[in-house]
Formats: sequence, C-alpha cells, structure tokens
Amino acid sequence: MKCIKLCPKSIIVQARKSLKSQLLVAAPKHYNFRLICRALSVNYGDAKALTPAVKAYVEQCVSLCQPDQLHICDGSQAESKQLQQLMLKQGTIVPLSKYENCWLARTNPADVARVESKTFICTPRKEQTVPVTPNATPGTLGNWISEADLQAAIAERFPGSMKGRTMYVIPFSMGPVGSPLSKIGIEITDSPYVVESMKIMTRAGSKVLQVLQQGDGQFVKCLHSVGTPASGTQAQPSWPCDPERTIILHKPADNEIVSYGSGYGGNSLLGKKCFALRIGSTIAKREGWLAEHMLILGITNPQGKKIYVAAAFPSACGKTNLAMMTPTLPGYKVECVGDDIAWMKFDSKGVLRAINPENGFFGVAPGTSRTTNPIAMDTIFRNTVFTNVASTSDGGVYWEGMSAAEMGSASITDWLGKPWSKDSGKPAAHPNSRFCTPAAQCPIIDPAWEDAAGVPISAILFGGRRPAGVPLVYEARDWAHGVFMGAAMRSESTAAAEHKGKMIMHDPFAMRPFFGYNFGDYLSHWLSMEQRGQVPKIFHVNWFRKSDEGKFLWPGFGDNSRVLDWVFRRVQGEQCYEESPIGRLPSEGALNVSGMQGKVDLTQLFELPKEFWQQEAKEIEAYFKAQVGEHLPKAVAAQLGELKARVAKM
Ligand code: GTP
Ligand code: SPV
Ligand code: MN
Repeated sequence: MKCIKLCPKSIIVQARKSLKSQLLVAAPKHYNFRLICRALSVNYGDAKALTPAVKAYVEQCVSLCQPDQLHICDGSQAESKQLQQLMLKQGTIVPLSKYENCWLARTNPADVARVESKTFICTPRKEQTVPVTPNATPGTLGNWISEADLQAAIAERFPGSMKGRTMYVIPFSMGPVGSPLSKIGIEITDSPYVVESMKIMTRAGSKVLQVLQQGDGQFVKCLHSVGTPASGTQAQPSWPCDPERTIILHKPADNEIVSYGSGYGGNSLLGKKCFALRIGSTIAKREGWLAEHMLILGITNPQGKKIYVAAAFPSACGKTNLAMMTPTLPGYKVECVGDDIAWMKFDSKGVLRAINPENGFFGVAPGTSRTTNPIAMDTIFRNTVFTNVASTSDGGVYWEGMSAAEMGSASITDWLGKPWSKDSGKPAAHPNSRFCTPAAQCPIIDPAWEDAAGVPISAILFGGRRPAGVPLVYEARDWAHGVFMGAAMRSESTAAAEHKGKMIMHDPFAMRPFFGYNFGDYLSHWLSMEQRGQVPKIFHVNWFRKSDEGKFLWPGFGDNSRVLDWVFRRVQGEQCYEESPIGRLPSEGALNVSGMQGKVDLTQLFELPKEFWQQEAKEIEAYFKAQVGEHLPKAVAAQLGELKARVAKM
C-alpha cells in the first residue's frame, strides 16, 4: 500500500485562500492546518492525481473533520475487496453466500429513509429557494436556510466529526465519463458503505480525476459525515449515524453539498438526489435544460419503430418497475436507460435528449418478484449491496412480495436481525429496503444508455398513487396543460420518506423533495421549454386506482405496456382519443386490452366523477394559493381556470 504524506506547502496556501471564500469556513480558528496535515497519512490512493482545486477542498475538509487517515478512491475492484473486508470486520455488512459478491447491510432503525424535513437549500434570499407563502403558511416545497444558520449548523456538527476515522475522497461523474452532458463531483465521506454504494451508483475513481485534469476542472463539492468520531477504545457501532442531528445542506451558488448524520440512500449518496436533482436543477435552470426525477425507457413497437419515454412518479410509485417492464402486449419490447433521474436538454436540432446521470439502480426491494419485475430479479443477484431486507438461513435475501418458491424452505431473519415468520405481524424487510446494483447488469439495458448525446424523448408521463377518481391514463391538450398537470400531481405517501400513514400529498413533478429553487420559477422554466425546441407530448397515468372494495382496478406492471401502446400511437399522431374535461382519454376500444388475464372494469378505471373533480380542482387551487402564491405563472393559473370551467359543465 502506498503511504504518502499529503500537504505540500502549495496545497496549504491554496486551501487557506479558498477557505476564505467558501462554504466551510466554520472550522474554529485554533485548528492548525499544517499540524493536522502532518499527522495525516494517505493510506490508499494517489494524492498526486488530485487537481489543485480538489486538493484545496480536501484540505478544508481535513481541517474541519480531522480524520486520522485519508483514502483516495481509485475505483478498482481491489479497493472494493478491501472495503468489503473492513465493513465485514466492523459488522456493517454480512455476505450473502447464495449469490455472487452480494452483501446485506442493516442500518440503525432510526436511519432508514430520506429526511425531507432536515433538508435545506441555502440562498441569499429565501424566495430564491421557496415561494413566499401568504399569511406565513408553512411551506411544503422545500426548506430554506440562511447563510448564517448554515454556517452554525456546520460548526455545531463537523469539527472533529471524523476523528479516529478514515476520510474517503470519491471522484465521481454523473453521466458517462467525459461526456459533454456529464458533470463531476467529489464526495468526501467517512463511510465505507457510502464509498461502495457510490462506486455502483456513479462512475467513480481515477478516470474521473483524469477528466478533471484535462477539462475545466469544475466539480460539485459533496461533504458527508455520519457524525460518529471514534472515541478512545470504544467500539464503533455497526451502522454509525447521528439521526437526532441529521442535516442535509445545499448551496447552489457554490455548487456545494454538506450532509451530516445519515448513511442512508439519498441522504448520503450525494450524487443522487442532492447533486443530480437539487443542485442539478439549479444548474439546469441557468443553462436552459431540465434535471428531473424521471425514469427513461425505450419502447419498440411490433413494426420495429422505437421511441423513448421519460416518466416522473414520486418515490416508491413505480419508476424502476416501468423502466424494466416486460410487456404483456405481444410484439412490444421495452429497454431501460434509467430508473430514477433524467437530465434533458435540447440539441442543436431542437430535439429534447435525455441522459441517465446514474450508473446503478437504488431500487425498492419489497414488491420486486419474478411475477412483477423479472428483469430486476435477473439484475440484482450479483455485485449488489442490499440494505434493510430480510435474510434467509441459506445465505439469501427475502422481502414482502417474494413468492414461496423464490424464498425456498430456509428460515428468515428480519431486517432488524430477529427471527421472523409470516405470523410475526410485522414486515420482514423494511418497506423502504433497497438493492444497490450496477445498471450494466440489467439484461434489457438500452444499447444507447451511455450514448454521450442522450436519447430523444417523445413523451413524458406524470403519475402517482391515486386510489380514487383519477383515470388510468389521459393526455394533455398542449404543453402548458401538461405543465399544469405536473404542477397538480398528487400521490399517496409511501415509505420512501419520513411521512407516517397514507395521505394524499401534493408532489408536483414528483420533485417536491428535490427542488433546488423556487417552484414558481421552476414552472416558468418548464413553460419556457416550448420556445427552445420540439416539446414531447405529456400524459398522466395512474396504476393505483382502487375499487370500492379496496382492490387495484388495474393489474399494472407488464400490462402497463397497454398504456404505453396508446402513448406510442398518440406520439405517431393516431387519432385514437376523445376529449374530456380533464384531458384526452383513449377513445372507445383504443386501449388494447386483448388477451388480458382476468376482467378489467374499464368503466370504473376511466370514470370521471364530477364531485371528485370539483373537489380536486378546489384542492389544487387552495394548494397553489397557499404554497405558490404570487410565484404561480399566469399560464398555469389559466389552466386551472379552464379545468374548473370544464368540470363545472360535466
Ligand atoms: P424510488 O426508487 O423510491 O424513486 O421508487 P420507484 O418510483 O422506482 O418505485 P418502484 O418501481 O420501486 O415501485 C415501488 C413499489 O410500487 C413496489 O413495491 C412495486 O412493486 C410497486 N409497483 C410498481 N409498479 C406497480 C404497478 O404497476 N402496479 C402496482 N399495483 N404496484 C406497482
Ligand atoms: C427516492 O426516494 O426517490 C429514491 C431513494 O430514489 S433515495 O435515493 O433514498 O432518495
Ligand atoms: Mn427516486
């Protein structure tokens, strides 16, 4: 192993300079930079490969967090082996001997999902982050933090937060390494679990440093600490975290993220929600493109024609499943470009092109089975880190929704490590348990998924969990109507976030937890896209409508190909629709339900109860008024007015 001392004088000077102007000025003055660096050894990786700006950032973080050792990630398999051994020793992961290179991590039960309420965006003025709400109504479209409070939050948490621990430096690329649409980040973390997950979810390692050296050198700064410095001889917990004091901070003006206290998913894998969506959306606004919480899929029809579709559904509402769908409609083929995030930009010909900035899938485990998502099942049993699923006595995994055949006769240990049976009365896997798996392993990964130019998007779907009133599919009349549909999205809450119970929550564009700037400005930005190029058609889908008895009216999963078929034909200009007060519905017989198993009650699925829609329009109006206020673009307000007028005539 290489053992180099970091900290030539030049680095210290640069670090001092940048310290003055940057976010992390919270380090108390008595920290002696030089001393800290002398005591610190690089125990893995090549410090010489860091660009001066990266070195300066590392120095700032070292000075603040005071780790014992430094590890510069090269992205190699040997590195992963070493980290896996370390995590085994620390009890963070256990091997899953039934599969190839698969691991199970059990988190602290207080650290199991994203924490929206502890996530903040820092801008000079509050209204740059969130709409000003009338009468001081608490805002639900993000949390603003002032510069002073952000500095205080950092100063309360970070000094010495990595004492006795190793600081890892992860150079990563969102998007294919070197592609013009890609962006680079440097994540600094004290969690080997985060390193291993980032190596799956992003393109990470030395190759990214090479691009930084050759390119403009720009990167997004991502500092993460689990907040559990080692004290004396006391053993470290197997899942270190500090849930009480968890905080996730973003400073768009400096392209900077600071996250403390949680090791879980979107809280700690900073390339994902923090960078690709929150910071990403602010960059996209500036540069005239879109960073969205969307899957991207390619679909080929029986005639061999292919289109690409992007779809925004809130967390745990079916993106991964749709992105990997096995169509039940004969002759159709679906291929996966991405399952969670899309960066979309018009090319020089005015075609909207999308890339998936990620390199892996961090997918919801429960509900994933051979019947619902066989493609995921063919993806995830190699080189995968599972988190908070149940384990079986034969070295496998288990979660709700797996069939008896898939589970075998082995005994089950639940996500908390306790023996579990069907009579336990509690789920075996945490409802937000996940697999973290390389996208390249997906058997239907799209041939163009790493195409530097992106794939052309012909349709955008919005959707959510709507047990009542909302039909299976409807189409926007035009772009502005589609933007209104995105703004008016609502969905039943799920386990992906901290919300308790099932309530229908507003989740515009499936982005409520992920907006990097004022939602009113976001809407204006979306509206302006129409002036930039050929905009795709917009649709709203709902796989989750229920009968009066509480049963899903639509079988979903592979049968969603029938909805995609209608979307495909609409994109091709087929006149297979009829107008309705809420938008365009498939005309009589236009939705292909031939060969479906079991009877589907299309009348109930497409019914538009007048009272429901009157109430819905009222809810949307109240929401816009209370939450978006003066920032609501006139064009969106006008769409609401038109909806109300049409519903009144129903
Ligand atoms: P995030 O990763 O949190 O952003 O979630 P996601 O949008 O990718 O959701 P995912 O595809 O993982 O699905 C979440 C849950 O919804 C799983 O339990 C699925 O089994 C279930 N689900 C997905 N598609 C359908 C569907 O068409 N019908 C029904 N009834 N359930 C579905
Ligand atoms: C989501 O909640 O939308 C996710 C999981 O994709 S996390 O990465 O934790 O945000
Ligand atoms: Mn997601």
